[in-house]
Amino acid sequence: MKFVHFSDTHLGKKNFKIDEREKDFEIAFKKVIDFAIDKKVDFVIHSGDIVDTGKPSYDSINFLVSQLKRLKKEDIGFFTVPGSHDVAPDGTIISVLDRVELLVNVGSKKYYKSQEDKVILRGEVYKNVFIAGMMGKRSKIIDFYKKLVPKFEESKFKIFIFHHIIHDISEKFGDIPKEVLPKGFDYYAGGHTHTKYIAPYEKGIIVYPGSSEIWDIREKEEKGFFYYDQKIEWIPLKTRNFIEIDIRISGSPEQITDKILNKIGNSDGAILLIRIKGKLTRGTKSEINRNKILEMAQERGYLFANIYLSDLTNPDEEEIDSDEKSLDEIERDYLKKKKYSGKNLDIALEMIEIFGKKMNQTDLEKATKEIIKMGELIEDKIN
Ligand SMILES: [Mn+2]
Repeated sequence: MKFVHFSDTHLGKKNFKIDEREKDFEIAFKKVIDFAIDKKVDFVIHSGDIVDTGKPSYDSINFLVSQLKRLKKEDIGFFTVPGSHDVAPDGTIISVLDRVELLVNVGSKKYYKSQEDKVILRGEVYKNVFIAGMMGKRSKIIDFYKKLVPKFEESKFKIFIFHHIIHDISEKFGDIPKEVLPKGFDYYAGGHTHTKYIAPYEKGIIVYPGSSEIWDIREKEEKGFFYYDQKIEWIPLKTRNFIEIDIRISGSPEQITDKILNKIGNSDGAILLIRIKGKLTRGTKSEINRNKILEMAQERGYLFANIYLSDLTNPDEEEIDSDEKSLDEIERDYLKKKKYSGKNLDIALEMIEIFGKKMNQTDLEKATKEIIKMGELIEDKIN
């Protein structure tokens, strides 16, 4: 028995609004499907977040359907559960694709049956493998896990697919203690965290492949997926290169522009992120010649360049001692000061990313609250 396990492919994600970045996510997805077909695996497991939004574009849907059809033609099953990103208020593309039999959503409501204070968990037997999963529920999740009683069927291998982070990975952002995962499976196929993680559990193993592309510039680890054939093997995926340069300088807008231009080397398609720290001795930040810098970066072979000036102090301001803090840490510190913590902090950071830092504090708080409320309302509808 052979299978491929991947996760968090986020089709439709488009960092910096660059078309090529959307393609990068498709390329990563296709590489996994190519591999699965080449190795003639029995089936494919995806642990959720196939697409980046609950309402994916027709381009994303077309691409996804074409890849699932390739598997179908080779008689390779595709098993998944809806991830947090796959879901819209009125449903999920995952259940549509299940209906047309291009994949199997083992997180569908039909696999769960309440019985007194327990929930009987059923699954599918496919090529002598039992595959079950956890529905895309977000609230009271620990209690729900505790109630699960798997109804195993005759099979030589048992897989449980889920889209929650165990506390061992992150005490802060974790959803569940691993001890609530139903016992008796051989392979626990996890998703949601974008970082690779493996740990033994009971008689089986917990496996998170992480995301298949760099979804957020804070994700710096190698991307890839797992291939199971008697033993488990990590298959790396070559992803878009991100190059980050920190420049500490004090000077005029012209001096800063020149300094940046001097720092731009050659590249074959990387994304360049330049962070400027220091003090502007005269003029304004807008006088730094962004266009010239971006043109130069493109001439030198970069796909895209972005310049961050929030650590650059204006001539009339006190210089802030930002140490060597990353942008992420600065945002995080700021939000913590505003009493964000745990999941809300995470959501707020994601929203800052999404809304391009244009949202003010009140709107951000309002939107965060709305999102949390919406999450609780919609989760009954998604399975
Ligand atoms: Mn994800």
